[in-house]
Amino acid sequence: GFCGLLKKIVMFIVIAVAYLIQMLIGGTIPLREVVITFYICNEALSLLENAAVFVPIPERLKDVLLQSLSVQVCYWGGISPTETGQRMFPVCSRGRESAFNENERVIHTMKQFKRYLVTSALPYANGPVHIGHLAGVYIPSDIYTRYLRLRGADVISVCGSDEHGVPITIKARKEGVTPQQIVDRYHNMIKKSFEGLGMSFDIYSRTTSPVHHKTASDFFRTLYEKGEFIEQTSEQYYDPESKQFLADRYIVGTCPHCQNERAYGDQCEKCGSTLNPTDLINPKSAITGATPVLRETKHWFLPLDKHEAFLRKWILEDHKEWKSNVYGQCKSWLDLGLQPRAVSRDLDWGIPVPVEGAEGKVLYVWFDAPIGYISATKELTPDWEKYWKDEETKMVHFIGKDNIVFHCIVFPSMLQAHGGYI
Ligand code: B3M
Ligand code: ZN
Repeated sequence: GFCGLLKKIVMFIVIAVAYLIQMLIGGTIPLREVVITFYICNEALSLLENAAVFVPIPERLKDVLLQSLSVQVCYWGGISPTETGQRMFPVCSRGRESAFNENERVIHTMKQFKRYLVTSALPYANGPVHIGHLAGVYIPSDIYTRYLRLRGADVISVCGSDEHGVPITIKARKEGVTPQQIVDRYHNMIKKSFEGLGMSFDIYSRTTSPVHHKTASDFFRTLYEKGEFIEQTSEQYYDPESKQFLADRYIVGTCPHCQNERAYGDQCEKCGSTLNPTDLINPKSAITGATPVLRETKHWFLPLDKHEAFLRKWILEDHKEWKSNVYGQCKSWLDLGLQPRAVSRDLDWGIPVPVEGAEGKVLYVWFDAPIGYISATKELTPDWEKYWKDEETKMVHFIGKDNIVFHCIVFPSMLQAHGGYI
């Protein structure tokens, strides 16, 4: 009808103006100008909102403008609008949305959630953020959050530094400083970069915070006491000189495929082969150069296969709207069959495993990091449970492509196993 046509015309004008601004500012569509365009639209809209106080702007017109801005935001924010163009669905979202077929899709796309929780991937605190991080995750996330705020939605945006994991300990060893000194340096650098760029997170926290240590520790404990883990003893390389078990990255040796003498215990960077430490010829400890010995060690595993039926329905049926690369990667993981995944490591940096007999062991960084979103929300608001335990909340993850499986397969399985979250 006429309204539909009007909507299309207005949408075209807004996008045409945005492109024009693009062309005036720069040939290709560079990142900064994308943000400038968005904020111009943003400003225009807020002017409109203010003008509406004096000149009553028909709700229809305002809604049409908002919708056209939302398409614009979708486009620049890496959020793929649904075919109907009515609503956008970000890269990976979670809420208690019912499964829906095509007919219900329109109803579903019109479903209004009471509130939104936007998470942005926690950058590793072992180096500065760069333009790829910004273009891939943080600008789109900020665009989407600002858009929701403009629509008057109840939205919070959480982020923070991911401060555990082997790469940080390797960097600390190389520089002769402690891991805490490494993460303090880069946490402050990254936080300052985001502030300088005007990223409008409601909180930028860090996973060495006491709140996070307690939240992640309690989360593990809950799963442990519910019997959700498999305990497995396996053989692992041990450095007799530094008296510690060696993470895969701490073992170097000759690649059995291409004879590269600097292959790591998990991967050969010359031929790209995925390796197990015991595949290496003439393995050496990257810490002391000593020849490591195999010793028994116990770890805890999350049986992802136990959550396969839930994941198949929740992703493959209920979330067909996810971006195709996200949906496709999850489908291939599910079709390959899920395996139990280790959630602990022999390392002296990280969150200690909170059970008896786990001295010298910490939570695997990818187990504790996503829980960082929960900890940051706790630090932000006493109402944190509304954002994590209420079916009327839509959670939207903005992530890098190599984080898909952790956010769409592992973390949902952890939340399912826990039972107390959306
Ligand atoms: N620290 C970022 C990365 O893989 C990783 C994200 C954690 S989000 C819970 O580069
Ligand atoms: Zn190789």
